[in-house]
Order: sequence, then C-alpha cells, then structure tokens
Amino acid sequence: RQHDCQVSNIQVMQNFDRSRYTGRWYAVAKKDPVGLFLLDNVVAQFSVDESGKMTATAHGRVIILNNWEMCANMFGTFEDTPDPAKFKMRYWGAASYLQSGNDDHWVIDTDYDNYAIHYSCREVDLDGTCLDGYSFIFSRHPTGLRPEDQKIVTNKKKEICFLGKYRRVGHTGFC
Ligand code: ODT
Repeated sequence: RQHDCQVSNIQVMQNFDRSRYTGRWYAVAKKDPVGLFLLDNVVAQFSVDESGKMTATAHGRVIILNNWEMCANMFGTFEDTPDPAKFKMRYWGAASYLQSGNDDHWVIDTDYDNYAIHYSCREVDLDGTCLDGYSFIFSRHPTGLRPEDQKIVTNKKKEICFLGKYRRVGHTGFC
C-alpha cells in the first residue's frame, strides 16, 4: 500500500550508502513545514566523520524577527536508526536566534550523482498521515534537475503525498 499516505508505509532508499551521499547538494524545490525557515539559496553539504557518523552543514536565505533578511549557516548531526535511510537530525544555527530542533530525516530516493529526495514528517496525524512535514528536492547541479530525473522525482513526490505542494527554490547568489 504505497499511496495511502501513511507515514509508516513510506518507502525509503534501499541500501542507502552515506559515503556516496557526501558532498554538495543544491535544493531545487521545497515543500514547506508550518513556520517555514529556509527560503531559497539553500545548499547542503554532507560529510561522514572518522567514526562513520553523518554530519552536514547547510546555508540558505531566511527572514528572522522583524523582516531581517540574512544568510543562515546551519549545522546538523545525524543519529542512525535501524533503517539505513532513516535518521534523526539534530540541527542548530551559527547564531542563537536561528532555528534549532530535532527532526526525522529520511532519504526517499537518490542516484547519488544527480538527484535526491529528502522527507521529514514533524507531526503525524491521528489517521497516520503527515500533518506537518517538509521535503527538499536536491540536485548535484546548481542548474537544476536533469530532464531524465524529473519523472522519477514526480513519482516520488506522489508516493510521499506531497505532489503539488512544492515551490521552486531559487539560487540568486544571496548566500
Ligand atoms: O526550512 C525549514 O522550513 C525547515 C528545515 C530546517 C532544518 C534546517 C537544518 C539544516 C541543518 C544542517 C543539515 C543539512 C542537511 C540538510 C538536508 C535536508 C534538509 C533539512
């Protein structure tokens, strides 16, 4: 039952290989959570440390407090779970007034070289669907997804029940 929108039935990347996932990823689209934070110019950089743990940094344009626009520098550490494609992400900002938290971080699909689909449900509804979640579509290419990857990504957006809820994430050089 792949399209019943149950968070617990969402299929994630099989045999996820964190070392092949390292390096730079450009966000090309985002489904926002309630109280969105990262607006655009979002770039994530994943690493695997000497103990094998995944870590990441990210930056992006944000608007904080009274309409103050800035580039947020963010850090994340990832706690492993029994599923190699499902992590718990603890994150915080370089400045104390930036968001921090602990979110699920699932890798839905990736070919490691071109595209990746990230998913996080922050709040599961009583019926088992996602009440508040967010998702990033990443590309290795700052210019966006290759045409041949778009079909795959559209299908996955449908599987995670976020189809039609994404907006394009621009890269203007702000960060
Ligand atoms: O932007 C939002 O609305 C919610 C997302 C806030 C989390 C940002 C935390 C980034 C910490 C550094 C980790 C980078 C990895 C990013 C990959 C996917 C998105 C979190």
